[in-house]
Amino acid sequence: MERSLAIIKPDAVKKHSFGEILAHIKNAGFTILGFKMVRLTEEQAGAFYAIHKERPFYGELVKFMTSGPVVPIALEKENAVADFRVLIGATDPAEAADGTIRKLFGASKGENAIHGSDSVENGKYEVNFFFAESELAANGRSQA
Ligand code: 3AN
Repeated sequence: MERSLAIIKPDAVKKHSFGEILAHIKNAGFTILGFKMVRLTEEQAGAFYAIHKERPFYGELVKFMTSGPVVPIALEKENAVADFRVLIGATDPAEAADGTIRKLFGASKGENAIHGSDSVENGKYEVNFFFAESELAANGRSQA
C-alpha cells in the first residue's frame, strides 16, 4: 500500500467544491485515511513548498496557499502517487485531460484546486507533515 497527500487548495475550498472533489477521489478507489481543514501560516506553507524555493512563482504560491483554509487529505491505495497524479491532471487546468479534478475545478496554473504528492517518498513525507499516525489509524483498520 502506498500513501499520497492531497490538499484541496483555497480556491476550491472557497467555492465549496470539497464534497464533489472528495467523491471523485473515493470513486477512483482511494481509501481516505483522514482529512482536516486548516489555515496554513506563511512558515508552514513555506516549509511545505521548500522544494520550490528557487522557482519564480514561490512567493505567489505561498501567498495563495495562506489566503484561506485548505483541506489536506491523507490517501492510501496501491500505486497511490501515480494514480492520484492521473486523477488530478496536469498542473495547468487548460492542459489537463477531460474529467480530471484540475480540469473540472481549477482556474489557472496557480489556482489549480488541488495538490498531489509527486513521488512515493514525498507521499510519505507530506502525509506526516499534516497528520500524526494516531489520526489515521482508525480508518486504515476498518479497511482490513
Ligand atoms: P504539480 O502540483 O502539478 O506537481 P509543480 O510541482 O510544478 O506542479 O508546482 C507546484 C505548485 O506550484 C503547483 N501545484 C501550482 O499551484 C504552482 N505553480 C506551478 N507553476 C506555476 C506558475 N507558473 N505560476 C503559478 N503557480 C505555479
